[in-house]
Amino acid sequence: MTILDGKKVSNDIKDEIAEHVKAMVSKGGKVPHLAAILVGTDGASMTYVNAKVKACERIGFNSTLIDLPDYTTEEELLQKIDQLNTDNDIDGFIVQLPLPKHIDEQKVLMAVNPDKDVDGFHPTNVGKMALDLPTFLPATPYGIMELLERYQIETSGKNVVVLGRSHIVGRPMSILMSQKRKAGDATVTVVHSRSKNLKEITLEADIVVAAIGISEFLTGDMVKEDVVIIDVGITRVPDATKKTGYRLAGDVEFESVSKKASYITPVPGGVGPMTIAMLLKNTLLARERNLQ
Ligand code: BQF
Repeated sequence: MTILDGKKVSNDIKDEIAEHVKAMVSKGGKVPHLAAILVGTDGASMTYVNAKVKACERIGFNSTLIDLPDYTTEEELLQKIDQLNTDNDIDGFIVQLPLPKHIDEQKVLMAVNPDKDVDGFHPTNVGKMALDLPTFLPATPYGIMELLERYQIETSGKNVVVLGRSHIVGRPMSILMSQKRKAGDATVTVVHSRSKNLKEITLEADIVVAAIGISEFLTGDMVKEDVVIIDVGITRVPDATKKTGYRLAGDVEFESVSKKASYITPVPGGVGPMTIAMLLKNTLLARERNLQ
């Protein structure tokens, strides 16, 4: 069993980007600039957005964090997005999810200029992705593809089962894995909370991408020998022995599943760090495409 070390691979990618930025700047190019909008004080959202700002600093990107209060109206947020859309100094930006409940996520994501949409959530970019046109790939699926590639895991003709159909992970993952690309070319099955005979399906999988959002959902009896496991889950589970009062749990019961797996991502330190690295990669791409 090999642990897919997302922490290490993400650091390799960040080093590569940092080198690239140095070369760009020495040729008189501009430093990539990522902005992030955070609305409210959701603990997880604050952690994620801070990790992104810190990663920017580490690799020599400029970053701007726009911190808006909980009571920000949808209209105020849309105004802020419009400012960033037209600010030539900002190459790309994200609106950190989840948003407070009084704000319509769909409306917000559609307001982002697709050329600056480094999360790849705008319908225009989702459409481009589905049609295999150049675009910003959503960071988590992009990170998983990159992890599979760098470990040279064969995906062509394999049975991939994606657990979950979210717009951010499950759905784009299923699209990318079925496409004819380096990691891809697979036979993909998407299962979700309404699927029947789930275990029958997962037992046929050569690769499982678990993104269902239920901690330790996938257990050892549900997978075959030598399966490749990608665990996207990160649920905060109360744990009194931790300083923070919680531990992070994946969607996979690591103890039982790792006994059968040929490769498996840990939580933390698997898919999560890859997500951050690919956001930076998208920001670099946005800079290179920005003619301002
Ligand atoms: C790690 C996210 C659900 C909803 C909105 C490193 C991250 C997580 C874990 C991280 C995530 C998850 C992010 C680890 C960004 C991934 O060491 O295992 C980094 O910061 N993520 C997000 O921005 O929004 C989310 C999950």
